[in-house]
Amino acid sequence: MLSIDADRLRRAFDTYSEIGATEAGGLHRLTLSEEDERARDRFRSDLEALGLDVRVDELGNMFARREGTDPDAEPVLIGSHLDSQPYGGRYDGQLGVLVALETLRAMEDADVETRRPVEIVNWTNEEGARFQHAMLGSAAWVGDTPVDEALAITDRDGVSVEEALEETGYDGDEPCEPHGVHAHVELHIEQGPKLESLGKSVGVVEGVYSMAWMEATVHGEADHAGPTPMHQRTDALTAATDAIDRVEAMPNDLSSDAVATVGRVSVDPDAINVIPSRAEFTVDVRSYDDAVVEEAVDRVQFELQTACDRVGAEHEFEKLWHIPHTEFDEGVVSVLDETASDLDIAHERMVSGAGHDAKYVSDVAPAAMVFVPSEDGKTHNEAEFTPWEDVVAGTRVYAEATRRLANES
Ligand code: HGY
Ligand code: MN
Ligand code: MN
Repeated sequence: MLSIDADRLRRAFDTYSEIGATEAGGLHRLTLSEEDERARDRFRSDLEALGLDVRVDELGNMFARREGTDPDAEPVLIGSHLDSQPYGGRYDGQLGVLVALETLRAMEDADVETRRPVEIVNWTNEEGARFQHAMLGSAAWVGDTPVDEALAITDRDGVSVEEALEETGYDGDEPCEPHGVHAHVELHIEQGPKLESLGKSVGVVEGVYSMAWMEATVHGEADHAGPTPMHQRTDALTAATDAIDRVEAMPNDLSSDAVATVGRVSVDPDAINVIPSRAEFTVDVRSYDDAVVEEAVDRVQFELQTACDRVGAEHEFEKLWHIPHTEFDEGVVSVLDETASDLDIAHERMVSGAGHDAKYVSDVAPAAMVFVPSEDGKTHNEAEFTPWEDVVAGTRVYAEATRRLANES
């Protein structure tokens, strides 16, 4: 069994949590921001301190490989993402990268030889907060999103991914394309209430929901808030809020696991005494059932059309991103399950409503995930928290499973 150093992991977690720390105890570390650059620099120096060469690809994805005894064997890939949501939590993504780093450190400490190399990764723009869409670095790496398309995506200030990579110095020259991977495991916080409600420390993740992101723009008529009678208005915001109400009521009609979220709204001209001429909002719909998400996308368009017809407004609708559900590799899932049992750690098989880079990696290699609980299921929130004993339990499963996978024939 590979034993980990929980205190060293705690020190790493506290050190990295200072990079982009918010006053309320969270993280504000948007991808390819100055804070993300500092976290990447720290990650690079920690890997170099292990004697590893750090490689950066065209999308800024960072890799480093601990060699095994068989130079021809495909590696086991471990890791996650260092970027955070705006005013997000300290555990989402960062914990997975640091647990993978601790796994490498524990192997070095114990002078563990593995047949296969073990390779660590930090993916670019998992959160999709600054640049849409989410899991962009891993999506480009597996070829789902063309690299040049990914590089051209701009944030709301018009800065492209390519420019942000150059500004941070993480515009790497390694081609952003998959190299052979024997197996991939990502540790992540659950970001939901299930493990805590079951009183279990570890989730063995069998799959990821299907999800779709959309953007709706309603075009009304700007007019004076005073003299314009209510029946003579084409109020873009009235139509948008009508559609938003219907979208948020929609999941109940669709399935028990369907969810819909309007996370971003903007209004023009955004003046107190002007009838809104334009209203824009985003929709995120998810379910483990692909057909439910497909139906949800159609329903969003229907509700938008109905709401706009009611006020005589025009609208635009754009689907930004749509992925089917993912079923992880049963072989890797079983290694995680057996390892947790052998370590006598209470665990539960489950699926993920949150998207993760392991979803894309599973398109090209056998993959699965380890979850640790989120207190009150809270996440994408500065109050995000996981009890440290659960972090340690999850890390023990993750490190030992990585060792086992790295010795598979
Ligand atoms: O959107 C997601 O599920 C992830 O947090 N990027
Ligand atoms: Mn994440
Ligand atoms: Mn997240």
